[in-house]
Formats: sequence, structure tokens, C-alpha cells
Amino acid sequence: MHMVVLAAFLPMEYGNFVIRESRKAGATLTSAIQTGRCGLLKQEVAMSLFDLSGPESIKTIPFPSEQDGLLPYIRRRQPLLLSGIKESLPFIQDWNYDFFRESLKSIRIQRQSEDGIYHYLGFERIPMAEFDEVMRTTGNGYALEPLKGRGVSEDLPNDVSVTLPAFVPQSRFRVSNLYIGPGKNKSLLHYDETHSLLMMLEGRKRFILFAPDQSDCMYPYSPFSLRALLENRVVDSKIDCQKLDLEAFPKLGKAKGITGWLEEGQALFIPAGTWHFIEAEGRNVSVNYFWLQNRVRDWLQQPLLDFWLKRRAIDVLDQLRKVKHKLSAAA
Ligand SMILES: O=C(O)CCC(=O)C(=O)O
Repeated sequence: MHMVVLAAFLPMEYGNFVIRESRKAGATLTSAIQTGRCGLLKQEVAMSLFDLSGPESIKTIPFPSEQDGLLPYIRRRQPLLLSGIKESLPFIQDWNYDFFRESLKSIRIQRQSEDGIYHYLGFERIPMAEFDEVMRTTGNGYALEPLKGRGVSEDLPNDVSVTLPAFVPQSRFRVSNLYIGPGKNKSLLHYDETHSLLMMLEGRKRFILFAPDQSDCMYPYSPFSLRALLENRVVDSKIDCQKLDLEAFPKLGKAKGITGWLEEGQALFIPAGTWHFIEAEGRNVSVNYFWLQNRVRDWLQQPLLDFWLKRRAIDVLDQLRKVKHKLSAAA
């Protein structure tokens, strides 16, 4: 059936695509089809972010054991799936939900935002037994526990020890996080200034990645917005990942991503500046490495250029805060 006719019969909210008012949506779809303004709508309506995948598929390679094993992909900013993580990194061999439930005393979690997505805006530390209850009942909690690098808790037992793979230089390494989710947990569409290697230890996650050159279609927060700076949201997309509103965010319909499933025993390499949206299926445990390995030419392109501007703006705010503090101390 023709999409415009179909839209007239759809309920107010169909799947993840919001039809604010069916007549209005019909008009929007008609004009989009006539003008070809929004590539995707010529053939179909995007129901979820995963519908925005292009023809490209993700390559899988064996987990590299050499120091420069990932270098060609890092240079090209090519996302990858790596197979055989458990064989290559013996320390994760027995790591699953039961292992962490027994070994951790407490865990740092975030709660879902109003839109049902995890936005990484605030965390609380709760006893592991309480988190286990959340996992079995409400499911409203996604754990993010630093295991190595910045922010490691004093509660972390010594036997939970992370080793770096050969291709992550020690001097570039920033942090390794443990993620535990109850299932159906979704992480917002965002990018990081670091590369991430996300290793799946239990369960599976579906992902869609958009290359840095798609940033214009991702509707990031402005680095010139004081609020976005203070809330640390410059790396986030403003779109509602649960309800694609192509009327409010028309360029999103032009975006072409790479989708796939990250299966247990695999790792997903997400190059710095790559936009990613991740949704877990059942109970899930992952550990990642973040490391900073960008060339000047990478920083000069979006979205990392915005990130760089943000860092400078935060430095200025910090300086102003220090001056204000000194002035009030002197008065
Ligand atoms: O797995 C997730 O939910 C988020 C992981 C992520 O954002 C990352 O590895 O950069």
C-alpha cells in the first residue's frame, strides 16, 4: 500500500515512528516523496534507528595479537567486529553476571531517563544485592563500573583485574568499564573522543554506527550551549531514539549507518567520533577499553572538532571559576 495512504490509517503512534497528527504526517510524507528531500522516505518510513542502515556491512577479523594489529582500521576509522576474545584475553574467561554478582560488594548504576533510554547523566552507587534485585524485578538500572583507569572504586576486589591487549598503547589508555544490564537496555546515540573496544561477555547487543562524516544528520548539542557544556552533552544527539521524528529532524532520514549484532565472545571496535546507538537483548555483561589515539587531521573533522571546542570552553569556564574563587577569598 502507498505510504501516504497507509499513514492516514495508522494510529497516532505506530511502532517507534511518531505520527503527531495523521493528516499532518500525510502532508509531510507527500512533500518528502515529491521533493525527494529525505532519501529514506522514498521507499519506506523509518520506524527505529536500526532502519537507517545503508548497504555496507561490518567486517569481522580475528582478535589481533600484534601491537599494530588494529592500526590500518584505526587510520581508516573503520568499525570492526573482532572474534575470539575469550581465547585472546584469558582474564575474562569466567566473567559473566554470576561472577560479578558474587565478587562485587557495590556497583555504580544509572537509571533510565524519561524516554526509557540510558543517557549517562548521573550515577549512584548501590549494594550489589540491591542491583541484583533491580535485575530480577524492575529492570530500571544499567551498571557502569570502572575496572581500570579513572574512577576505580575502593570496593573493587583485587581479583577483578584488567589487562590491555597489545594494540592498546598503555600511554593512550583512559578507562575500562564494566556494563551490566537487565535486557532491553538502550544507550543513547552519541560519540566518544576515544576509541572503544566493547567486549561481549554475556548476552548480545544490537548496534547501529554512523561514520563521523554523518554528524550533520545526527543533531548534536551545540558546543556553544552553556547548558550542554555543563551537562556534558556535546557528544550526544538531540534526537529521541525511541520515537524517530523526521519532521523535527529531517536530515536524520538521509543518514546511512552500519548495523549488526555483537555476540558473546566478540568485540566491537567503535572508532573515535563514530556515532553509536546500542540496544541489548537479554541480560548482558560487557567490558570495554577507551583509548585516545587521534591524529591532528582527525581532530580537525567533525564531530571531534566540536569536542575540541567544548574542551577549550570548559577550560575557560574553569579558569573563570578559579579567578572568581581567588577574588572572593581576597575580599
Ligand atoms: O554498551 C553500551 O550500552 C554502551 C557502550 C558504549 O557507548 C561504548 O562502548 O562507547
